[in-house]
Amino acid sequence: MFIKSARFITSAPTLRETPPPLQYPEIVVVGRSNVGKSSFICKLTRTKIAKVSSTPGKTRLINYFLIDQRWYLVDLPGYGFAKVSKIIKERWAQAMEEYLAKRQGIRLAILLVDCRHPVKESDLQMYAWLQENSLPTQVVLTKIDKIGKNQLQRQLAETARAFNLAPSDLLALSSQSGQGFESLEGRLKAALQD
Ligand SMILES: Nc1nc2c(ncn2[C@@H]2O[C@H](COP(=O)(O)OP(=O)(O)O)[C@@H](O)[C@H]2O)c(=O)[nH]1
Ligand SMILES: [Mg+2]
Repeated sequence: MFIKSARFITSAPTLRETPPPLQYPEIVVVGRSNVGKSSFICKLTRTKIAKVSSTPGKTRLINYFLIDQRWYLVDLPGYGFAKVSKIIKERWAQAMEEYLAKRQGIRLAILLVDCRHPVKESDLQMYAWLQENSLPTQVVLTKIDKIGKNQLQRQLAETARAFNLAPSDLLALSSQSGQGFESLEGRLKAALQD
């Protein structure tokens, strides 16, 4: 078992209210609202530490979880939620862009995408910000319990193409069944050891 303890630290509404940087290395989780970020964090930590919400897009908080007293797992606010105003979206985009540009100690970004849907413009925007800031990024297909093997192969190929990656660069998992978490944990371990 990779993670032994997980503790909620704080929910920061803005970059200014985040915990001091460089105390612990960080792994950030990003993705559209409802993609399964909270479920992923719960499965990974084997806790219910991140609230799984069925009404997406409500929370705009940066959630910090301290893992094994050694590193932060950071749940960034989801994007792409249709029912918010343009102003809110722009404010969010600014905050995310600032976070990814200025926050020190980010070792890896996990970009979650729903395996049932084509990659969206907002996913590509997020990926572009990560690239611009030279942040190592792992693209991960989620909810793979919802599709069959053949469809998963197709989605891996399509998603890889959208991000200009090879299918073998991607990981795929289910936060329901736990499938795919071993590879993901290996990726986290490597990122934290670098
Ligand atoms: N079947 C299935 N459902 C999932 C999975 N991951 C998340 N969900 C569901 O998708 C919805 C949104 O999940 P949540 O973790 O709140 O997404 P977030 O908005 O990105 O934090 C919830 O109803 C979850 O139960 C998965 O791997 N498999
Ligand atoms: Mg969530």
